[in-house]
Amino acid sequence: MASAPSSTSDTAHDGGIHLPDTARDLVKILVTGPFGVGKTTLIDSVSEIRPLHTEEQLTEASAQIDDLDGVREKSTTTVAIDFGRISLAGGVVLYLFGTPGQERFRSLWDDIAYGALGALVLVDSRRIDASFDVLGLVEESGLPYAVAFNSFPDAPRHYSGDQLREALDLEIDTPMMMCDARDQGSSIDALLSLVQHLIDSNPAEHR
Ligand SMILES: Nc1nc2c(ncn2[C@@H]2O[C@H](COP(=O)(O)OP(=O)(O)OP(=O)(O)O)[C@@H](O)[C@H]2O)c(=O)[nH]1
Ligand SMILES: [Mg+2]
Repeated sequence: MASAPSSTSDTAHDGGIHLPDTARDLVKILVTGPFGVGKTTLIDSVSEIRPLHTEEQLTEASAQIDDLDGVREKSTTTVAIDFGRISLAGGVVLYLFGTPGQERFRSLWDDIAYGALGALVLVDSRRIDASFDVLGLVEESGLPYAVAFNSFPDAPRHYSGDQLREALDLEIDTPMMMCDARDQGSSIDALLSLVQHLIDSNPAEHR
């Protein structure tokens, strides 16, 4: 079985926009999840190019729609996509597309998901039910995915892995891990778990 490439810290954050000469497999990946879960933060922390963001100020009107519980200090939200890139060892380059996972963004989601090989779904364990929309979208799309629980300081620590898996109704082979989206290493580890899952899901294509 092929194994996931490791990260290449030499290219990350070098400020360069050019693909390394070693780039061989260019892979589109979605980074998705509910409102305020850390999608933009994760892409910021790993991207080797200056990430593209489409942030807008949150307004009183949106407070009625997107629940600010747990992210009270948040002043902006991504209205379309985030975009970043990370080169991994072995010539694998991930193009990261951050996209909102709320059901009302379905048509945007379908467009952005086009051509993606997999999705990293960020979940906030303080607001598990906020992830149901995005898990529905990902399941419907048939994309292989991994789930990363973003580490907010007041996140409940008493849930076991089995309880979280059951609460989200995840298959036994869906990778699940803790992650701190602000931390480059932790975010890369979550992406590597997803890449390994993609390889395991399609072993013939990775020989
Ligand atoms: N403690 C902690 N805070 C985080 C983490 N990830 C993100 N945050 C904070 O959570 C808030 C929301 O993060 P964003 O990256 O904007 O979340 P998002 O998913 O892009 O949000 P939307 O685009 O509005 O849906 C920000 O204030 C981040 O600084 C984390 O791992 N730990
Ligand atoms: Mg965002």
